[in-house]
Amino acid sequence: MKMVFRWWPNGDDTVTLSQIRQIPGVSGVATMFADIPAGEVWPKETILALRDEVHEAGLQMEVIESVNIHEDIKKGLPTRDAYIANYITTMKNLSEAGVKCICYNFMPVMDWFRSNLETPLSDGSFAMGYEHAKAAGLTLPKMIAAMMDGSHDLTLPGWEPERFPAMAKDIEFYQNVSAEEYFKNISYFLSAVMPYAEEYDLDFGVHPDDPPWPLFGLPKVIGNAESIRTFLSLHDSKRNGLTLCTGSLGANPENDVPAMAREFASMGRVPFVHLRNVKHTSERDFHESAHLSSDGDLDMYAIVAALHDSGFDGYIRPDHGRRIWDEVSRPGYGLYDRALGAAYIQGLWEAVEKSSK
Ligand code: DNO
Repeated sequence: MKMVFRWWPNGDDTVTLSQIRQIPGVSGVATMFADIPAGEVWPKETILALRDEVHEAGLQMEVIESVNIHEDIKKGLPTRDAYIANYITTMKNLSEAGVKCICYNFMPVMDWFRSNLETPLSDGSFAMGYEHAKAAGLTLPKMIAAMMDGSHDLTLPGWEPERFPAMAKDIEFYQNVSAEEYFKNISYFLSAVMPYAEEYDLDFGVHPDDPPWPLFGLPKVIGNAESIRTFLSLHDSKRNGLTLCTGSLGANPENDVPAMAREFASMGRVPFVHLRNVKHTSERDFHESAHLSSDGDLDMYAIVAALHDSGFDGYIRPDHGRRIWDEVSRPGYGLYDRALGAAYIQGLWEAVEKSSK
């Protein structure tokens, strides 16, 4: 297991590489160029310069989160082939810089969604939250405002402003796209890209839908064990894997996250794990919590044990943290609570490992 920490380059983060270097056990970053629009090639020199910056800080850059997929690929438009060709060139460039794992998602139009970026918790901290009735009733401008308010002028992943002008039309486009059709578009992408994942020694981890149910009439197709099995079977190779995001999957109380960790990790199909916890206030309403099992609804010990016992040897990162100690940062991605999460996860891992000998 290698512990990594999400970080944005080019001054687009309140957290620094030297701070990350001081978190015990963290060996690298999961990073991306948020300013290169989806569909464009990531130039090799730009990647190498970032890799050198990360190495100079004493960290590795083996995980990229995310190389976003152009909407035309998700929509299955004829123009997709040119964007797929660019994607493959980016893969080559990343591989030549020593990258081993690419996290991406196939969520249409937008990435994750929360109706509230600052839910106050009883201990005085704040966490991101989701109220289903509120979310379902939002107009597009209100939806964007809900995500932008409190972003502290930092780019939110999957909510890069370049997406906003086309959002209304894109949402409309998908209203009649069935899950079956959408899977065909995913399959087309995987068939094109996976031979190169093999050639360039890259493991791919698709991120599940967050939250894992349909919203705004958009097809959401990767959200439970059955749909993940379908996804993995579209291209049956170890390169075609899952980013096991416990918080996204755990948002649906019907998902047995330790069982999913065990099933997919023992198939060798989990190159990357996002570990975080969620606390439900109703079946579909939740807020994020500290990483500890005692703070949320997920049994983090059982998840870590499932990964460990399945021979998991990929990357783990702590996921969204609460806002604590008055930190101002990108929502979910401050230093303090994620550092606590990283230490806690490693404590669990050490305990599981030593007790299994
Ligand atoms: C949200 C993140 C997602 C994730 C992408 C992966 O905080 O978990 O933005 O990085 O879905 O492509």
